[in-house]
Amino acid sequence: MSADQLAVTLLGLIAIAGIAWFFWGPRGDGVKAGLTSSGFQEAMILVKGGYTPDVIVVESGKPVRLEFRREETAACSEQVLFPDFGKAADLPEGENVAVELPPSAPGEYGFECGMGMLHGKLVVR
Ligand SMILES: [Cu+2]
Repeated sequence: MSADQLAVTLLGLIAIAGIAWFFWGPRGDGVKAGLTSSGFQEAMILVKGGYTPDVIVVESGKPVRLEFRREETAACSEQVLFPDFGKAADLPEGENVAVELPPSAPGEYGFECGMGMLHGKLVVR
């Protein structure tokens, strides 16, 4: 095998590894919420066939505001529930709906649609 052939082969293998990593590689640890001037940790969540992002990372001891925006008409996602906080919110299509949560101890707090089909979670560190 000449040096050129070897280089091409290596590049091919690297490209394949890159593609495999892109599709099957480890997912990130979620999206970290930003801190607003009012002291809330805030994140936007798009509701469309699921929650994007579906993992939101916040710090313990600070209140959280999650802003949901539903961009679909599927009835499935018209409500979002936070069982751990005893909270629920209706999500009219195309409107931003803020859900405020109290400062929480470190842990994972799930949220889901009214039927329990769509899932996301708030990770408090
Ligand atoms: Cu549902």
